[in-house]
Amino acid sequence: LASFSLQEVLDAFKLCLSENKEVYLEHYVSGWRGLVKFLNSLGSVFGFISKDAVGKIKILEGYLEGDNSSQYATVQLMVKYELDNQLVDLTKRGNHPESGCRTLLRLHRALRWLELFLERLRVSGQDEKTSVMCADAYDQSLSQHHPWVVRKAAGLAFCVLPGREAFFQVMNVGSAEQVVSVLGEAVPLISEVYQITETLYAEQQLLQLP
Ligand code: 1PX
Repeated sequence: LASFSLQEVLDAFKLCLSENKEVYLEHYVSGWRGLVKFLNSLGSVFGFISKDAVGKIKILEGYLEGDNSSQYATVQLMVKYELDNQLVDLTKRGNHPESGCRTLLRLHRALRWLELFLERLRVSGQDEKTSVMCADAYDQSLSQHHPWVVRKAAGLAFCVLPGREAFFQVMNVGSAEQVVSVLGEAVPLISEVYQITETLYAEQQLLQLP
């Protein structure tokens, strides 16, 4: 089993953006695959989160490998293709519960959590608790889209996160200074990918897909 490296995730998100700022689905998905590796290395308490993320990654991989793969090269193409061909449930769940658009939206919302969490980690002091940073980031973002039971379960999982030092070690990029420096590179990148997707989804009124 290959171990996690933050650098690898960073590289995937770097490759995500095309010259004219389109988001390559392949690299987006591969960034998530790397993050799931990290999550899995934290232990089975996070299994329910990892399982959901893997399920969504698999759906998108299915499109990337499917007959219409060229329509899924970028998020922009995917949105246009699925909307033009009525492949998205827009107001309530119906015939397309696994559309690329709604599936990506779930990961997109989680990416905002990641951006907030990594930024908190980056500026954190030695004695700060990862569980608190994680919970704060979650409360400011993803939690708004989750029902009470999921919020409760997430809150319990955060409590068993390793401390800042152990957490930095699992990131596998070297000393604390190096972690902070890689985070300084990663956060703006993740933020840009997030913003581009957010703007696209807002323009197409896709931010509330069921
Ligand atoms: C370098 C350090 C970075 C740490 C990386 C950690 C990667 C975390 C990956 C989290 C992926 C979460 C995807 C959640 C998608 C979602 O919102 N799904 C819900 C809705 O889906 P549906 O198909 O029903 O509309 C679904 O209900 C989710 C269920 C699982 C619980 C999700 C809790 C998310 C907490 C996010 C924080 C993860 C904490 C990791 C600690 C490092």
